[in-house]
Amino acid sequence: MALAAGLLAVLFAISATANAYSHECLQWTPWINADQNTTDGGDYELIGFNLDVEGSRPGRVTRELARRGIVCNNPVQVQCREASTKRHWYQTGDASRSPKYARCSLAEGMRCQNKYLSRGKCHDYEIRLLCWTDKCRHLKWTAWSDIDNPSGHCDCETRANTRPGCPDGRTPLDIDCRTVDGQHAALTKDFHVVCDVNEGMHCFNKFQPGYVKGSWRPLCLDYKVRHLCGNLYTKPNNSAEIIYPIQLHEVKFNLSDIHWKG
Ligand SMILES: [Ca+2]
Ligand SMILES: [Ca+2]
Repeated sequence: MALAAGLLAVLFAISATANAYSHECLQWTPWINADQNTTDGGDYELIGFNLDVEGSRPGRVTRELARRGIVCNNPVQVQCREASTKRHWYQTGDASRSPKYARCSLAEGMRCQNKYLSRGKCHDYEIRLLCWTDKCRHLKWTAWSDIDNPSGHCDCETRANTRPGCPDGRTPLDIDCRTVDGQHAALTKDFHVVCDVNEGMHCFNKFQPGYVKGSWRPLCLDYKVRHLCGNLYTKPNNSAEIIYPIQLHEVKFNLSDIHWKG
């Protein structure tokens, strides 16, 4: 159990020093500045899929990460800073009137809206995400799963279809959604695509341009998914116990609650 105890100590250190994350299964992305002008009403460094402000498309940071081949659809943490001076986002003054006008959040990334600022223009921000990675011996990607086809209402590679997401029945730490020929879901032309560790992936034909009610014509592309899960074959020393990965909801909301199943 010495190994498990050591890892636990590292994780407690993570919770204590928010700016000094280090864990072999976690990795920061490069700094991303996907929006350099404010002519669209502000500075939007957005993450996630199916966002209203992006016209029901993925966030521009999620798209830029996909262009770089980086999968991070369930970040553990985000950091935002002013691009030129590298000041923390909350030191620029944009958020001084109200956090809702300029904020950096794990839910949607960095959002700053010009219209609420007395100077009339947001600073230029950049963002990076802390992501789970398989560059460690505790986590690995499952095989690709393609259960559904878009010929009905949707291509629904959802948790209901693919459950359990992980072989041990636990919630995956991340999900990778691509078309069957390998294109990142964030980079297709489909609208209202969802790629989420809890929901899975879905794309509904009715939300696509050219949809005709009653038609069964598939308009969504055909997608496949894989999940980042605990490596069930990693064993501490000679013990028969199995190390399970850190659980998603515990990491996000209470690092001190992390437990290991033996
Ligand atoms: Ca920016
Ligand atoms: Ca499919």
